[in-house]
Amino acid sequence: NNKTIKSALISVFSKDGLEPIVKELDQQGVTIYSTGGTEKFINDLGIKVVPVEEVTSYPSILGGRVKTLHPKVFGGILNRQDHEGDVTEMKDYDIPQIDVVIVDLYPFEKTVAYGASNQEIIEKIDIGGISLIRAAAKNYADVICVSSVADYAQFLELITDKKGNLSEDDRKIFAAKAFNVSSHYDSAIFNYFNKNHEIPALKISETNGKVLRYGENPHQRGFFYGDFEAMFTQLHGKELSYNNLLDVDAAVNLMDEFKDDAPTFAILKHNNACGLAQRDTLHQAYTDALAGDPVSAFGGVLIANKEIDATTANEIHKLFCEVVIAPSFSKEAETILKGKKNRILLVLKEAALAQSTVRTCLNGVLVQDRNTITDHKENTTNATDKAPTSSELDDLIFASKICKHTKSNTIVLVKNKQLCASGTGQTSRVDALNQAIHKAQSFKFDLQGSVMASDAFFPFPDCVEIADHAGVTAVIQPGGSIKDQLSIDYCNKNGVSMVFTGTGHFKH
Ligand code: 93A
Repeated sequence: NNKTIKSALISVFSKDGLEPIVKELDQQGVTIYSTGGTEKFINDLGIKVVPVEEVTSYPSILGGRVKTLHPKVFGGILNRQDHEGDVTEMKDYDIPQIDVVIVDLYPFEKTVAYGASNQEIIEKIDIGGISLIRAAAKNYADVICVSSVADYAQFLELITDKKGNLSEDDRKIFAAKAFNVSSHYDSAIFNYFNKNHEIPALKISETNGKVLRYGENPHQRGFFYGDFEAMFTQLHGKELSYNNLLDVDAAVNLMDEFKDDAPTFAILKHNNACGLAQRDTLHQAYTDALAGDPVSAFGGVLIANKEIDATTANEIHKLFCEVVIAPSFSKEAETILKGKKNRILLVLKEAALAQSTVRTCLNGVLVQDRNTITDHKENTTNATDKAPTSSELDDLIFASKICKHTKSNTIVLVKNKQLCASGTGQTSRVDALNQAIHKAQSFKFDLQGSVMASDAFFPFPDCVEIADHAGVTAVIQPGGSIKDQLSIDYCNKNGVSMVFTGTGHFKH
């Protein structure tokens, strides 16, 4: 469905970048229609242009508020060329066909941004231009709509290469861009009118979000947007709360690191692991995860990478916990765990995690790729003279995976595939380390021979020194500080091994 361009309507606020397009269109023998200022600009280039008033037989009125808003203009854009009735009416009312619409809207946002008066801002609400854009985009079957200066280059290349003979696909892409422009433009106007936020920008309860009992606290509303059932089958328990969902998200992301490994069990509180262990049996993994911090485990979220059996279920049943997640539960285990009315049991299906993360930021949102890099033995490099032993290296990778899913600043201490303790969400790395050591010692861990993981590099040698004194024998960290050498020197002098991963794992 290729169409050759024979006519174009150009109405642009900024005339920048227009000249080469007008020249090319003129060269291709295209009839150009235009509004006041744009028409003058084209005329001044010495190019033939038909004033839109000649089409409408109407002057621009109300100080320019109505200049293109006319059936002859919109008829020229909206008519369907393969529609018999439309073709007849075009002739009957002497409406000229318009194949291209080029518009650059009144700069509403810029006018608001420079602090103009309300009156000036209101005048910058483009009505005719936005209508031209929407009409042309709607009728992309016949019309191409250039709705932004940013698209001039692409349009020029297209008409030059194809000698004005564009395909429906070409036009559809420009139509999509046009609706992007028009929706953004109207949102900006909405935001201006709603500057006191009387109208909630996101009418969340009215859309397809799931209404939660409340948000993080009872005085906050809460909603979940997503397909929970695609990821989980809920076997038992009460409805998940906002905080449950956050913990479940943290748990699933964490266990994703260990999903193909030996039996692994994790206990999370406030989105951080407080216990995690990998053992030959799931029962032992659970017992050793719990030993990591039996105090924090109260009311926690539990996750296993293997089916939960009856023995493990009997142990879990002794603990008050909010949620238990596993790829499956044995029949017996399910019955045991259903023994508490509110306990939420979730079967995790093989469903993909979102590939981007989103959070609010100021008056907008921050979006980033999910942190998909997992540390492996193969991509560590020895930074110190001494290399870690093979079991230390296993523990280092294990610790680093936990670190990646713990709030920054964090230090994770691990020994024999068991989380001894972590420092979470501290404002200094030294605080995180001290918290981890203190916690581990309070639960009677012998840190001699333990390993340490850090989510970011060490700018000073203080952490390796404190860790060494606590019994840590191997360290894993991204490296990359200009002062790396200070930590390396300390380790070399004191027989500590250290590996670099080259990958930071901030999580804020
Ligand atoms: O005031 S308007 O909303 N009324 C209209 O009918 C109309 N038609 C085009 N503004 C209108 N336009 C806008 O005028 C275009 O979007 C463009 O920004 C501007 C171009 O005006 P001129 O060609 O006179 O410089």
